[in-house]
Amino acid sequence: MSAFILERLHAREILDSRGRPTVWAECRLSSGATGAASTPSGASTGRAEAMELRDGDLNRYGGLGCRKSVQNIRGQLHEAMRGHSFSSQAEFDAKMIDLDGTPTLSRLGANATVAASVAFARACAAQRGVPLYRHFAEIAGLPLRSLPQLTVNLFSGGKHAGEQAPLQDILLVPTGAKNVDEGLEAVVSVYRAATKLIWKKYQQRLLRADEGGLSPLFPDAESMLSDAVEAIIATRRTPGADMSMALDAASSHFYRDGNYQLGPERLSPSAMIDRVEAWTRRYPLVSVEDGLSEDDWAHWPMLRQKLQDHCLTLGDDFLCTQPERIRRAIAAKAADALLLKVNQVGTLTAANEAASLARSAGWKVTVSARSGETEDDWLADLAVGWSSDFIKIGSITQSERLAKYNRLLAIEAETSLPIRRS
Ligand code: 2PG
Ligand code: MG
Repeated sequence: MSAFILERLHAREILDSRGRPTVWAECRLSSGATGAASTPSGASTGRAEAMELRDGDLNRYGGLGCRKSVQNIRGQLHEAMRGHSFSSQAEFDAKMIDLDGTPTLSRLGANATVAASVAFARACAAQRGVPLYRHFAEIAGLPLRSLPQLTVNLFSGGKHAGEQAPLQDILLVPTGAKNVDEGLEAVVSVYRAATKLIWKKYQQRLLRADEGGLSPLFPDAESMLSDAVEAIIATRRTPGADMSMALDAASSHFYRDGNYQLGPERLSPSAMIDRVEAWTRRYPLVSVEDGLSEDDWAHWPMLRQKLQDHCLTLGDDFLCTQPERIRRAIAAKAADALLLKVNQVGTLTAANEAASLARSAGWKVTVSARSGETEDDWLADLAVGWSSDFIKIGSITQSERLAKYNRLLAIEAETSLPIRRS
């Protein structure tokens, strides 16, 4: 790759899809190429995530302002990087990590480093005259092989829906569709069927959660799964063949004193494992994310063992895209799939290390959005460039999600790459 000489880093505070501030950054290279990117933000966060720097000024956005992070990009990062010639993304990210000097990026803020890291990648792609997904593939040293399988939020609970149901995401996986275009059509039709079903069953109109998932007052956790199957059947599709499902239990958020508080039920870790396994046998689930808490290292290997012949054990809060947690989980056989979120680890380079560790252990990878997103669509390019098995963006009713689905459609039309089959 040629040299990328940095001329200017700029930033602004913008708002995310929940009306909270986040960071937008722009990078200009001396070639004249520019790239901009914005940082997403989670609500159901893992404790090992890189640190999102917030201003803490309670008179502005309740303390959630991002002016400090913005200033860190405009000031320190810009000053340190200006005029510097980089040969790779890894060099650029290493310089930011060096400058920060903390293990969690708490000085500059991971919300600053993510926007800067992706803006730099975009500027480099522009300088090279290649689409962003192709540039991402080259950063990872991978050929362009496939488009990710969609996992699309249908029902929401947990922290994304006022905790009115314990399970966080019930997702649709259009396993019978031959491409993204068909997959989206199938998902939208099940979503529509689910809105009718909810009206019939619970007399509740559309109540949408942070990512656009439907969130009526389900009577219990399992109804979220059985109602999804009913909605699939209502569209004359076959559950498990035409349309499969995925679950994000996000169970760290109902883990109390070593037990799982699933609605009114208090389950021990082994009872929780049995419950999750029963769901995977009863419903067409291709993966269960955070079936156990991020702290429950002792029981994750047991969960994986029970699921391994039919369903993926996917770690989100559990792994936080952190290479050392992934290494530990590989050694302990505690999972077999990684949920990858760049802002959990702060730079593209660290996220790439996480993805390649997962791949080298034979794991599957899901590239994921956050509950707080923007209209930026770089996630779609990342999932394609890094050949992720799945992509998790949220539901199909809000533009911060649709920007990414629509970008996938554009990439599909441009490349004719096949959809990934696991
Ligand atoms: C998750 C994500 C996306 P958040 O738990 O997988 O659904 O949620 O961004 O709030 O962490
Ligand atoms: Mg999750």
